[in-house]
Amino acid sequence: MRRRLVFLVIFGLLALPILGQAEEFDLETYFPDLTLGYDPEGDLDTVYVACGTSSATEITLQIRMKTDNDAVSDFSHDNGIVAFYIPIVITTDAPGVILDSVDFSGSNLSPYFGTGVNIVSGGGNPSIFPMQLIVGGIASNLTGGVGPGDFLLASLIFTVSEPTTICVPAPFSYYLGDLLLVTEFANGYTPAFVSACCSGGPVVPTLTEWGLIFFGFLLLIGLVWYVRNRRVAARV
Ligand SMILES: [Ca+2]
Ligand SMILES: [Ca+2]
Repeated sequence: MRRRLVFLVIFGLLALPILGQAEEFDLETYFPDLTLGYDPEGDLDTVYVACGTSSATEITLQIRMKTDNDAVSDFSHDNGIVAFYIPIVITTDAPGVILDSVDFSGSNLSPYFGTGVNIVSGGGNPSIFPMQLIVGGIASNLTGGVGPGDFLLASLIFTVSEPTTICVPAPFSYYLGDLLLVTEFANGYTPAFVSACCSGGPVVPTLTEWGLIFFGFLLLIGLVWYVRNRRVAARV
């Protein structure tokens, strides 16, 4: 119990908007009986990336999990998910991108999940890409997992200053290995992963729009020239 509390405190600290702390998600400490194996129920579960809302200054990427494992919300053990460990690579095609914050408040996990995030690349710098980022979470009650369903785990919010596409092309291997989901039986397995790219940033006119703007400008010059000439002619 004490161990679990310490873990929650660590996650709580990591969940603060200060990104880039060096703590690691040591799931093996919290699951001493962790057994690496296969998804124990139904189809292989999936961790996937989806696009959230984007604006002229922000792009949001969602990290989501789809599982068909059944969880009973009582204190009996089943195949519900009690922890996730998601190390991902993030790339951008424009400069000036900053991982501004990671929002767990919109997640539809049980409120009893402790969640956190850790930038392991670039000394924790949130503006260096490609970025290696770990998103992690653990249930406070290890017999109260979630599933089946489609769960929003975290929203990654980036600030951008020009038209930008941000991609999460792949997971990366860290000290625990790859992506990992853990069930109430401390059964850890690697889910499928589906990547995505999301675009946003200020809107720049397209070539045809630039053409229209240029044409309008020409008309304006023509009009000014015409009016000036008429005035001159009137004076003479
Ligand atoms: Ca499954
Ligand atoms: Ca249960």
